[in-house]
Amino acid sequence: MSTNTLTQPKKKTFDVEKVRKDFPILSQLVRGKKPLVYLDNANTTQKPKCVINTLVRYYREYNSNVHRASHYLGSKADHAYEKGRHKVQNFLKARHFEEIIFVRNATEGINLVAQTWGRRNVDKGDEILVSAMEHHANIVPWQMLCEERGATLKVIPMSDSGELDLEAYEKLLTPQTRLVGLVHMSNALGTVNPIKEMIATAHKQGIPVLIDGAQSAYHMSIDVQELDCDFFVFSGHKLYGPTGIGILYGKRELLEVMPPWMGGGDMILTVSFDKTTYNDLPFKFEAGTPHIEGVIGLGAAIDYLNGLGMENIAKHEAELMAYGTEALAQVPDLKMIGTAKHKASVFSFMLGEIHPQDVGTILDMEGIAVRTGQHCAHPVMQHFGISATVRASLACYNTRAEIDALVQGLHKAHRFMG
Ligand code: 7TS
Repeated sequence: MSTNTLTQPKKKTFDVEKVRKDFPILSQLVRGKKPLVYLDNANTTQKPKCVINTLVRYYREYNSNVHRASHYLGSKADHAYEKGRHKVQNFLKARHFEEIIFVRNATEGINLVAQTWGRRNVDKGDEILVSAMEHHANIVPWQMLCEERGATLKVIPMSDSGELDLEAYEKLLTPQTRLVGLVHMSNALGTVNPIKEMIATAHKQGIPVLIDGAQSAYHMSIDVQELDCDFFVFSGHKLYGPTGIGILYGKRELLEVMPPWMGGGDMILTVSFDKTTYNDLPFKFEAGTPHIEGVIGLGAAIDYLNGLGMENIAKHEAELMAYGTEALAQVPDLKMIGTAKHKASVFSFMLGEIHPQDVGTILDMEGIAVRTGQHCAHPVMQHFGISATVRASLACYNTRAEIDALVQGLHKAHRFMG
């Protein structure tokens, strides 16, 4: 054997059965009968043992407040908490650790930008541009801002396959446009938008771009420097981490000049009744006791994903997507909503005239968890002239056998109700 072979780095392999063993919740029988088939991942993902154990260890061994307790437990908690920030920084490939702001979820991240950056930079007659496939979290905060400031919300149209009209996008960028808010991957359609190109187009006119990465961050690797986005948000609970923790990434030069949002402890340097001076980044935006175990647990989730490799996850899910797209096409009367060329990990569909909620109930009887409804994307439903869809969404632990179970469940629903 040559020494060269010995020094070759070991290539990571992806073994889905091994991955499944990391998720205790997956091995249960639904109502004691049917194996759980969890296909509601766009809603929230399940948690690996390492995340659960990290949360338990925090409470058993070093629970303490952060940035203020100068004792043994406090310094342990401080260390683990700030290590979590560095893990997020590396995960997003951000240049500076202070560009990572802890918030509750993606929704809060967008609201923070709308309420701070927005109030400073948006005035009467200005425009905010979002796309036709946004989640409500990237519509309503901008609508609220526009109403307050006398600005207008404009919308990039999409085609019936669920792809954004890039020509229309260019035309909608005007000297009045103050910010573009774009979903990276649609939760209702699965479309993956060409955000890198779209960001570059906006930047040609000096317009900043906020990316809603709630759906993309757990399916593909993200590089905020390469994308050159100005803001990027995601939620920990979709990234195999705990609920209640989310991330706002912002370019340092933008965050530095933004006023704080919430006032209170930790976000200040000095306070008197005459004047308060604010803390440096990132603490300026983190008032009050933060979600300490959320940050530490999210760090454990990021370690876990790095161990699997985001490229391996993306490849595994792409294979499942191809398999599922073909298998679902065989189900009579199934109409896929969202057929974009670049699409990931979401099957959103109608089954003939059967109400999506009825389909969901029948699938649930088979132990299959999907989401039915409007997926917090009313404008998407309005575009397609429908009231709801059935949505099956994938994560790293899903298998072909689970897609087969979904297909069988849909055949059953079609026989019962069709
Ligand atoms: N943006 C997108 C694209 C989303 O899919 C979601 C949540 C959010 C923002 C908001 O995330 P949160 O963690 O702040 O609530 N989407 C979904 C979904 O598709 N099903 O349940 C929640």
